[in-house]
Amino acid sequence: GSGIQQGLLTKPKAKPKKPSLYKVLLLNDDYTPMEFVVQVLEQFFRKGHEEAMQIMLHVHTKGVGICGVFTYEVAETKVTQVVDFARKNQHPLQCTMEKE
Ligand code: TYC
Repeated sequence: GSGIQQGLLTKPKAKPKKPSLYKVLLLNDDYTPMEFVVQVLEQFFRKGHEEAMQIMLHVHTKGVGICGVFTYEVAETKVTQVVDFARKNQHPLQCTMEKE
């Protein structure tokens, strides 16, 4: 039966749901220096220099690339941190998130 004794109308075997995941994306532009994008990937996404270079070049070539996959709150925080850091350095770098 329902979990009346628990004070909640939950299904008996209701499992805790896995949180939805969100991709954090970097977008290409013509002005942000390549080294700055690499620095962002190293500092905010904990990428090594080689992987940071690969992701940056992917974004530069294809227009968009994935920095990482996170829960909603973490993804939102990363996007805010990257956009703030870019604006402080007067670069137009765009960072966004989308549901996986
Ligand atoms: N296209 C930029 C340049 O040529 C480099 C760049 C790469 C910018 C990735 C943004 O997300 C980006 N300087």
